[in-house]
Amino acid sequence: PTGTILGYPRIGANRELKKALESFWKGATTEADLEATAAELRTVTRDRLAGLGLGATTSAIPSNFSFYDHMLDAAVTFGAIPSRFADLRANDGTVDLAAYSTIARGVGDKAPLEMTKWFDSNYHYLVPEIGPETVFALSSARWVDEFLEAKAAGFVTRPVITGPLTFLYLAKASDEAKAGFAPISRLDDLLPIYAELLAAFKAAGAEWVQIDEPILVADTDTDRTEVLANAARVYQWLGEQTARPQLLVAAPMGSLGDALPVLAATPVEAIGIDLVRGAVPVGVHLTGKVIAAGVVDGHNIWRTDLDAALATLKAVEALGATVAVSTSTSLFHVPHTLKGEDHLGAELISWLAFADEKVAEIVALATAYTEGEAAAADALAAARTALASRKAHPGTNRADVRDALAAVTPADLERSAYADRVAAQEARFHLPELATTTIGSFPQTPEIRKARAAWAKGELSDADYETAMKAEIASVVKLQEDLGLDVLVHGEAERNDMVQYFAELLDGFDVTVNGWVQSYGSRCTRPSILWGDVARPLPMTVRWAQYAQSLSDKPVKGMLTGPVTILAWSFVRDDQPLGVTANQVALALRQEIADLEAAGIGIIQVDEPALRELLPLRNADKAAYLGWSVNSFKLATSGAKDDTQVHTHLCYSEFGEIIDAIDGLDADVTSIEAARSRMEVLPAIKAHGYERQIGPGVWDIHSPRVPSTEEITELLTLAKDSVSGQQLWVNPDCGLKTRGYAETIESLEHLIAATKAVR
Ligand code: THG
Ligand code: ZN
Repeated sequence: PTGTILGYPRIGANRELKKALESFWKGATTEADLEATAAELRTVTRDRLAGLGLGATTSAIPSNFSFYDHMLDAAVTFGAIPSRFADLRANDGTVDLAAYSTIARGVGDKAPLEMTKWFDSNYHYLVPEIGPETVFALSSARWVDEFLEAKAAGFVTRPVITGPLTFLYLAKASDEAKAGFAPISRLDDLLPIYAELLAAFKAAGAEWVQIDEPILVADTDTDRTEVLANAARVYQWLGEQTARPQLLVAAPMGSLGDALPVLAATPVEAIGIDLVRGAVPVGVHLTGKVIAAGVVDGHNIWRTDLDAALATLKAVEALGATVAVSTSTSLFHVPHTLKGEDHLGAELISWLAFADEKVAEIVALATAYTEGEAAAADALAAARTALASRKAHPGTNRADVRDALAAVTPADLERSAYADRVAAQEARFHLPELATTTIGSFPQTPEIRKARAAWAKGELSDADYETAMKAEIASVVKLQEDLGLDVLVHGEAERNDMVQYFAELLDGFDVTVNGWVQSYGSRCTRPSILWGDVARPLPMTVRWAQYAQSLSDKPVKGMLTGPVTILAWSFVRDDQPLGVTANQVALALRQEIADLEAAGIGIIQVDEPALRELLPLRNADKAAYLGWSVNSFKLATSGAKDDTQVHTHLCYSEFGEIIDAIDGLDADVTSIEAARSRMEVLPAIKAHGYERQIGPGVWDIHSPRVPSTEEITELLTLAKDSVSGQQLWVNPDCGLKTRGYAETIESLEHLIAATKAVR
């Protein structure tokens, strides 16, 4: 094909798949209903892609449907089901959709597959579990059936599957595996199954298959030489199979670098390269290969500079390759369509391209590339106009914001010595040893959601909304006082989401009404659009914090989301370095912190749960990232007075690579996730010489289970082996917004009782 995409969103333009899955899980619909909705979704998708101009019979349209996750699909297809779920399999080894869902979501005391971030995107995949006991066998016909379904409808699609290297390097060792077992050691056992699958695709009539190998753009724990040797071996061997379609090996998410010549030396017919994250390769001979040149950004929502993309296509052609125009990644990272987002305004809309608009860009580029620019003159002109409008828009280049940032000096990034701060904070707050607190949010009840939604729709007046939120805050404060917590929160009833709440109040952002992107399984987020220079027209959180503080003599924390997390969970402008954008957000937060201080708030938490998520995939890029991200946090927080206690919260427990960065944040108190790992990170934190305060979570809030007082006592006792009583805080793992009130109250009672026992 001359124009293609590496994949299309699976969730449905109106989240049809989400709704069908959740209704199936509730038991409101049957497996057959779910199958029917999915088939309809695939039909609509194929028809839409063909309608937008991808060739229906040229393998340009990918078949990349998944009910929940593509890594789970690979595990199920290859028979790699953990032994605790073995009884869910039918006699022929297949799993039905109920069993498939159980592996994804767990049941009783059988934990689901672990969920982890897909590279540096906001998608989460399920981690396959592989051991010496795993028996690989072709165990699902779904992929081939999806191709046949399309064929019956008159399409020749290109099936998309996860490659063996990505599948095994991202897998973890099963429970049965001995220490040190590496799933990649099973590569030779898995390859014949891929060969069998390729033969089945060939027999079904597939002309091309896409094999995704994003692992090739990332540094792994394994030595790169070994990864490259495996890549050479796998694609030489698969290429030598005679019963197979043509192979497109796609490497989205970054630059292939030294893996490109390795793949180019194998018999695979086509290689997909990411030319948004990576540059046009130099010194590689690609004669005889098709290069799916990923010039349209699959990972962000900006309209493509078509002139620049055409120049890139010609540079790839100059390497001897046959060029196919493509996206840099699958489009499942972006929303379906800009249709229905008219509230964004014609100008901003003209700067954007969601999935459908990106498909149109691909078609225009392919036309211009093969037939000459005149054949796509309108599209090229529209792109030029939009780009010029974006560049010239006053909101993307505000003198006030630029001047404020230019006036920042290195001293603005530093607070006083920690010892001085601690002394001032002790004198102000007189907190006990093992101070107790929560992370910020309290349960978001249906009533709260209803009030927020009614207010957003204009059905609830500002005054009534204010009254409803204040009543909720008062009840949350009273509950915390009754429980005996030391540092209170206001509960965040007014926040729809910890990023969108701020995006709606800051200049430089807009939010969509239907721009849903799959986060994991049936769950989606609606990332905000950070398109311009960021500024804070008005205080954002002060009146809620001030009201909560007025109800209690105990300190109430002010709650903010940090600059890195605001960037990580939004679609961010691509016309300046991320560090500059982060610093603009940081300055707005710095003003907010000053206003909170002036309103009498003495403890301020700036959450950075996404700090680790944006960590670059290649080791060489990590130091620069940690440099700007840590600096933006310090710019946000270092204006705080000595007797203001700055907290931060990070939603994970693996700190290996970033422990220096966490130390570098210079927060007075850092809360982390630690319950599930039983305080595992604390000895490392102690060995690192970490001297400030830390709150390792003692209640795993991801499950409805209520931890007992004894359990929490045990965890706190463990923590005290590494951290002194003055340093140690007692808190849950994360916010409580997804929990119910009954389990929240009981768990917090146990948390307080355990703290008293250990004190
Ligand atoms: N906010 C934003 N982005 C995020 C998270 C967040 N990205 C990473 C992480 N948290 C993702 N985790 C989740 C958890 C729950 C849901 C989505 C992502 C979820 N979504 C609802 C759904 O799909 O039903 C939609 C909620 C709504 O109606 O707004 O449950 O916290 N920005
Ligand atoms: Zn958290």
